[in-house]
Amino acid sequence: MLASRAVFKSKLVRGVRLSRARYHDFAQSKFFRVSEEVRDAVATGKPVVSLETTIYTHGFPYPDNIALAALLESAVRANGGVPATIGIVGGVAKVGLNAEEMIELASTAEKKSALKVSRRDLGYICGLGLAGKKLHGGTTISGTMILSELAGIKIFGTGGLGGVHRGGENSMDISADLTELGRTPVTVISSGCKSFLDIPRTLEYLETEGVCVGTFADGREGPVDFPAFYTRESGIRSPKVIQNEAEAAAIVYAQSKLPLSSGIHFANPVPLEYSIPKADMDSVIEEAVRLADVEGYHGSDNTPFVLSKIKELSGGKSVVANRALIESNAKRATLVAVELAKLEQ
Ligand code: PSU
Ligand code: MN
Repeated sequence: MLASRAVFKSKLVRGVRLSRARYHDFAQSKFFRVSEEVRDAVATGKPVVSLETTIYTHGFPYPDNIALAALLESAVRANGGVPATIGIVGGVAKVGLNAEEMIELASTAEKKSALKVSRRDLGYICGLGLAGKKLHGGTTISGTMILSELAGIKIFGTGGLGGVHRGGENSMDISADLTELGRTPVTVISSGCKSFLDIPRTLEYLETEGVCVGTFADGREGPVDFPAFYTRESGIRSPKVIQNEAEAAAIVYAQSKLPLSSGIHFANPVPLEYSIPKADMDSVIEEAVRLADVEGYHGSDNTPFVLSKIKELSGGKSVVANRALIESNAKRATLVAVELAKLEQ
């Protein structure tokens, strides 16, 4: 009993030492900068919420993306949190972008000149910055999770999760978001994944990666569906159900006390009044996926292409739902961070 407790303790201590050393190395480097506000909020235990930037560089056009960024940051503040928008500006990974950096990054959407940065791209873009090529990058869920962890941020709100693509059993197109959730202890709150992805295989993959996946039920009894972004129903049952932010925060807190490094995904269904009937979206999505295949959009170009076709083919209807659900996720993430801060006091 005593021996096993000693082993348990030593593993935890080693884990903490390792992550501190890593944090120190990168934090001291030229590649990483955390804003003063975010650094102070993390150090004093305030609720902080990460926000990603691929949605601005590869999702929404300029200047709509700036308006969305401002909307999300104010949703976080209005609910008692500190926003930390994360992205790569001039080859430097930044946590807590200021207004000028936000405009600098978001304005690349016009020319599509920023990189889409997930785990594999971080060393590349920072290294080229050192070599004199000052590139900009929008961080995906995967990239944003890594930088969140380094900054000490545990909660991250966004629109939709990447997943296993349809036909992924052959193409092996599986978003790096899923493996990241398996290895980085950050909680991602999104509206599930779009049904252009293979939702059952996505959930299988997350299970293999050891990721806790729960959907907010808000008083609904019994099993609930894992949501499909624009639609609250996917026909696929959520592995776990959580009722509210207090339950979500308790799970995050308990998991942080276990010797695990995996993340958590909480799905927040699109607000009822914005949910688009599944049948309406299905035909649009089928066509978008078909066009991506015909026009040869594979790899990291696939998701942005399919998303832009969905927008076009739905006549902009999807954009209204998209904006509403992201705002609702930013709010939900903040309320979870507020509850978590109470537990950590
Ligand atoms: N799904 C959406 N909207 C998005 C994305 C996914 O509904 O904006 C973005 C996110 O940044 C996500 C990334 O992390 O795309 C996943 O890209 P890929 O499928 O190439 O891994
Ligand atoms: Mn992919």
